[in-house]
Amino acid sequence: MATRLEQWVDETARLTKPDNLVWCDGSEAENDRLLGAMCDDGTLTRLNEELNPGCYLHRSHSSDVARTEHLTFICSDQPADAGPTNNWMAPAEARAKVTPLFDGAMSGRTMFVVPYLMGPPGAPHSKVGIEITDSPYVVANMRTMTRMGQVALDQLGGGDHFVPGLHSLGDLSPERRFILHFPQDRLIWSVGSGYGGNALLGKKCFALRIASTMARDEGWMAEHMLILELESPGGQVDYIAAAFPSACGKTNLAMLVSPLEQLGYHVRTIGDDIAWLRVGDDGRLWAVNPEAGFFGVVPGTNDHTNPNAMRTIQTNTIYTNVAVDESGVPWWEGKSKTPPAGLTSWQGTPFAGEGKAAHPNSRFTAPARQCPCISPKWEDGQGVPISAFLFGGRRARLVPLVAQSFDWNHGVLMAAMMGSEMTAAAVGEVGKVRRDPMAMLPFCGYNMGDYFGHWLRMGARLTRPPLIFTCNWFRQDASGNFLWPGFGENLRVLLWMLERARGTGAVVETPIGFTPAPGALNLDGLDVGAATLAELSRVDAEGWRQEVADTRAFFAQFGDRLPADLTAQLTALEARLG
Ligand code: OXD
Ligand code: MN
Repeated sequence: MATRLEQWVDETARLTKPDNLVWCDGSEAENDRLLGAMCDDGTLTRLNEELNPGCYLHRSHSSDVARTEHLTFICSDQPADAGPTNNWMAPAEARAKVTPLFDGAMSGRTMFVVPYLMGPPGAPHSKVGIEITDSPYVVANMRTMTRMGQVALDQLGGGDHFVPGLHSLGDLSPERRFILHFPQDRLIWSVGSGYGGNALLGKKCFALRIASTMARDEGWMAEHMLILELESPGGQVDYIAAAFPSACGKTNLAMLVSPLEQLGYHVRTIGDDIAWLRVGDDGRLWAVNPEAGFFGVVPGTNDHTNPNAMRTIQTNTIYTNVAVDESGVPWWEGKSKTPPAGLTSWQGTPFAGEGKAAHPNSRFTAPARQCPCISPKWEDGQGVPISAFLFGGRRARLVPLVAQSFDWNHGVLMAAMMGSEMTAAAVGEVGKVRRDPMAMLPFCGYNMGDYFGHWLRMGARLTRPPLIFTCNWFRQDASGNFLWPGFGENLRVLLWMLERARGTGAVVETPIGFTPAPGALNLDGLDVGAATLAELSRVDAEGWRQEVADTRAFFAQFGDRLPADLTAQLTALEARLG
């Protein structure tokens, strides 16, 4: 009898009517064949073979360059199960609307069946996904971002436990583009886009939206978090998981170069985007990076901001929508001060110096194992124990450099209040803040009110919970200058957090949490004066009262799905602010 997988592949082929069907094994030979064919038909261009061996450029359709949140839906039975922060469509309506878009969509194309694994091979909590796609570019990216091919079929072992994801480029029209999640069926449908987060279904669709619903049902957590390892002099190793909205420097923080290397402080990377976390027998929370690669924003990456990323993306990398110079070397804004002569823009036209040469959301897809600072533990199936959570956003004002919550539930409030300025604020102006609880606003697969409740319940199960901190690397003075140097120097903040986790680290108690006492941050060799530091940690009670009011308005949309404990935390914060 046919397995569930065989039946689904069969059914899908009957609907989408491809010319050919290929089961991907993930081998080198298969990859070479696909890359070769894509170079032949213009989907990819080979980059400079000496300077960037194994690197390719893909130019996407100009209307298909980013995740499209307004076309992303949670198709749960009841709208309340998707919640007010997600788009909702009834499952039957979604199927009726989108099935015709898949009908015959693959005729003239090859249908690829892509088995993949989220999590390390053989690990007990790794999960199998199967993506059916008509895009060879998606296949090549999935091979880097996941453990793809036979290794996933081996883990499946002929069983039925996999998350099916059907993807077709369709006609790439935003009018006929839908990214659909069916949480009850653990099913993903995506049509009309070839862009990363819309089309590489293992990432945002499975590892966050579908996985967050699985995690709620099964008692674990799927979070939009980087994981980093910090070794202190004497060899003690700690792990920190951190959540930031998209484009707030997560990859930079995950690959941070320690300015205190000489003193024995080393930083290594476990993951840069997603963490799956479980309660261990020891009452701690253990984290795994389910991905195998990095799908990072290219502009702004350079030898100063992220030398480890620069080395990671020098070889075997797919670049999407960057510019390229005459010798086939990729270029993007921020790589060097001025663009090289003879540049071709991301749209394939000569770059005349107007606008951007690389698309602001141009991306690299690179294997994690190429990262010079990847931790030896990055593929440990048991995960790594988390000492601290860090939640950050981009805020010109108000939010201090770092603050520790009084306890877990207060930390959940701090994380739920998180916001970030959507675009860089003009000098002296406060940017518009988008509330983005736990950096999960676009990625939570169910009602966020219930998600906050899940966080509170998880805390109650942890006898040794991670401490919870918020941070803000982006605070500015009255003239719009950044007060904190950021990048590698963020290590100073991480070290104080670890001191707190060990029961040391001097603090000042403020209404919003504990901030570092004067002198508590190690600023050796840094030019940050006492006045600047005081401004970085200043808590402006009036501004925070406004923040509480904004949060109350944001929370109101969750109605009775908002946990009473969270409301109580907000009321207590308001009382402390006086
Ligand atoms: C990403 C994102 O691509 O968060 O990781 O948008
Ligand atoms: Mn992300």
